[in-house]
Formats: sequence, structure tokens, C-alpha cells
Amino acid sequence: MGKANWYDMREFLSFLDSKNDLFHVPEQVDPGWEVNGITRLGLQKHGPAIFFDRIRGADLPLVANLLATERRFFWALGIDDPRCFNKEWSKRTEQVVAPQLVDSAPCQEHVVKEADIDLDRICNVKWHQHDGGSFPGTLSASVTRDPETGLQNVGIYRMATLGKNLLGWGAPEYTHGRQHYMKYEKMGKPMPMAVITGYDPIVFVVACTRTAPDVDEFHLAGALRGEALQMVRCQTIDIEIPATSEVVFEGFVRPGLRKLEGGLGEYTGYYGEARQNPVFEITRITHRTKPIYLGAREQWYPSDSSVVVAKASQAEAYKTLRQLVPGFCDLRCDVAYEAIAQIEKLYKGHPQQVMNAIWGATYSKYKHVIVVDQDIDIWDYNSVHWALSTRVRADRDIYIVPQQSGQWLDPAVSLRERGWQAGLGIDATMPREEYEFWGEQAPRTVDDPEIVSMTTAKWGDKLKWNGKPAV
Ligand SMILES: Cc1cc2nc3c(=O)[nH]c(=O)nc-3n(C[C@H](O)[C@H](O)[C@H](O)COP(=O)(O)O)c2cc1C
Ligand SMILES: [Mn+2]
Repeated sequence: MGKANWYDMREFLSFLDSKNDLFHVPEQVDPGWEVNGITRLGLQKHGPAIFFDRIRGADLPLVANLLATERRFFWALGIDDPRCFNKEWSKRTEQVVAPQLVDSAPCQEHVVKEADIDLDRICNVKWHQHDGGSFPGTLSASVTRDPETGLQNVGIYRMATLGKNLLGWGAPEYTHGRQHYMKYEKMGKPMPMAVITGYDPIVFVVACTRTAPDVDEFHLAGALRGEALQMVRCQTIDIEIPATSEVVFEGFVRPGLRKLEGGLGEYTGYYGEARQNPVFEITRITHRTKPIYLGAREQWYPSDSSVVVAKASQAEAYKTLRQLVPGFCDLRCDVAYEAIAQIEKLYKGHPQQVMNAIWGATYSKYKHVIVVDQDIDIWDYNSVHWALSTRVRADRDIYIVPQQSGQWLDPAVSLRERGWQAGLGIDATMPREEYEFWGEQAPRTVDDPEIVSMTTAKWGDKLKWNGKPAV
């Protein structure tokens, strides 16, 4: 097992450098199009993380595409075998690990007072051609505290620049950050909030993980790192933040205030429309010496938002399903809308029970759920495709559930109906019970393990396909 207890983002960047998976751009680049173009080309090829030394008009260097490939995502977690990821995550997080509070921290080495704040000089990037302005808040994690339970939450929600110290705050109602804000709004009070960026990669992962409510993601981080996360109290608000964050915005979100924010090219691969969103007012910035900003070009897979949100939330959903459904084996979700579940089918309606559990008891708002048998390799799409093609009878195996709570940005839904989704379940398990009734079978033909091993033994050295050994 590899390393997971990174001290900070810098240590992870050095690691990537040693793996030849970090690309430096020393030339000055334009924030309006060049960061967009270079990150886009990098993502398309599952390329390295990118370090921009100089962006015109901004004082801070910028890192992008940090965890935008599965390769880097698994390195960040110190996981060698992606097939064991769900199990490994479950094992590590059986018991969460509370953070360790420290008195002084690198993230507070420097202070910028309210009057001196100018967001454009920190990050002024337009990530997509038709974004409605610059978005410093793509990988900026919002840390809030539940005013009733006292528990903290961290989540990543989009934030556009609306003024020198003002950011639109794109947290929809089904996110935990927004739910904290709804409680403050009811009390008529501003919500204190810290926004951090440039954190160790495990903080990145947990800030993207859709968990049950009342899970403090920093406790999850401690469990995944195998060591408590060091945190420090903010200077002006009662919020704790990871001590080695590069940049920290301290401030508040006023009750009742909304401003038009966006649109933004989103993880869906489409523009998310401009919305009337709450506003984050920054009253202080603290940062490390020579701070490094962190951002992301959001887009459909591959991207930071697709890889990290999908994989981390997959693992949490796996953990929940293992507890809820007997015979549940494994779960794969590479993109936000689709879950593929593997089960050992034990009884009639078992696949439908898994679908309902995925819709009802996990937090990613999967629209489409495919359920397959244990002999299907969910980590090989060809195998899943085989099950879909040969084990599904549409009039029997398609299960549609209307009027579920869906992802706000689902472009298949008209704006007026946003927030709704319909669940599509496909039972791609073999309908064994029917065959059993008639004494029929549908034996697989593809394996012939005895013939394969006899052939390998006799012919292995001789067979060559395209000049390469066949076995
Ligand atoms: C780059 C990036 C941008 C994101 N932007 C948003 C966003 O604007 N709104 C949103 O609901 N989720 C967004 N997410 C996903 C959330 O961070 C994720 O669902 C997380 O679990 C939310 O935390 P919470 O469950 O504690 O509310 C984004 C993720 C990434 C990586
Ligand atoms: Mn949360």
C-alpha cells in the first residue's frame, strides 16, 4: 500500500514530479483562454497535473488537473489495486479519526485584511469560453458548522467572482453546506464560512464525497490518511480548517441575499445556467508563504469533478449497500449518473431491492442503475455490455421510478423541472428463477476452462498473435 498521509499539496506535487506526472508552464499565460485550452488538452489525453507559474493579472501560481485521472486519484489514496478500492475505503473508514487541533499553522503565515482583498489578483481564470465571468471557486472547499449540532462540513461548490471580495456561492439545497445555511437563514443570522484551497489530496477527496448528513468529512480524512488531520481555528470565525491549506478565505454568507451567478461549464459537459445564488463575503484572507492556488476545469469525464466525486462517492455508497442488502458484492460508478451493482442473486426482487437502496439510501443521485450477476466483471465494460445484451428482456427487466430528487444540473430536464429525475433500473441478472421453474439452463459458453488450460499447456509457447505471445 502506498502513502496517504500527505503533509500538504506540495508534498503530493513533488511526488507527482517524481512520477513524471506534473507539467510545468513557466511562460506567462492568459487567464481568459490559455488556462482553459491547456487544461482541456491535458484532460483529453488523461495527461499530467499542470502547474502554471504565471497567469497574467494574478499574483498566485495555479495548479490544475490535480486529481483528474484515476491514476492520480489512486496515488493520492495510496491504493495500488483499483479493484480493491471499495473494500480498502470501507476498511479504513470503519472508525473515523478526529482531527488534531494545532495553535499555529502554515495557512496563517500571512494575512490580507478586508480592505486589501482583490480576488482577481488571486485567481482570475475563465475556465470555459462562455462562462459568465472568472471562477476562482472551482476547487475551493466551503467549511461550515451546523448551528444545531456543532458539526463541521466541507464540500466543494462553484463560486464566481462578483466583486473584489464577493463570491457567488453555488451550493444547491441538497448539499450539506446549503443545509447549514438554511438553518442560519431561519434564525436570520449570517453564516460564518471558511473557504480553503490548495490542500493535501485527501482533503480534496473528502470534500467531494457524498456522505450521509452529519458526517464531518475531516474525520473521514483522518481515517483515510491513517493519521489525524492537523487543523487550526480561523482567525475571525469559529471554524477549523486544515493547517497546511495554501489559501483561506474567512467570511460569511448573509441571510436572504441572492445575486445572479454563472453560468459555468459543468461536470455534465454542458453549461450550467446562471442562477440567483447566496453571496460569500470575504472579510479576511490568510495564506502560506508563496501560496499556490488550486482550480479545476470542470467537464465531462475525465476531469477532477467527474473522477473524484464519482469514485469517492462510489466507495461511500458501497459501504452503505454492504450494510443494507444481503448478497451485494460490488459497485462501480465512473460518471455521476450511473451505478453498476454486482450481486449474488438470492431471491426474487433482489436486483430491484438493490436499485431502491441505491436511490433511497446513497447520496449521489444516480439516475441509472444496472444490476449484474457475480460472474460479470463490473470493472470491464465489455463484460457489463454482454450482460446487458444477453440477460435483459426489456418488457420484464426495465424498472422506472418517477419523481425522484435529482441532480440540479441534469441537462435532460427542462429548467422548470430541474431538481427532478426519473430512476431507470436495468435488471441485467440472469432470470435464473424462470429457468429453474422449467428445469432449463442457460450455460455459459465462453469459458471452457479445461480446454483453455490444456491448450495453454500444449500450445502456449507456440502460439503468437501479431508477433506477440498469445498467452
Ligand atoms: C471542481 C468541483 C466543483 C463542484 N461544484 C459543485 C457545485 O457547484 N455544486 C454542487 O452541488 N456540487 C459540486 N461539486 C460536488 C460536491 O463537492 C460534492 O457533491 C460534495 O459531496 C458536496 O459536499 P456535501 O455532500 O457535504 O454537501 C463539485 C465538485 C468538484 C470536484
Ligand atoms: Mn457533507
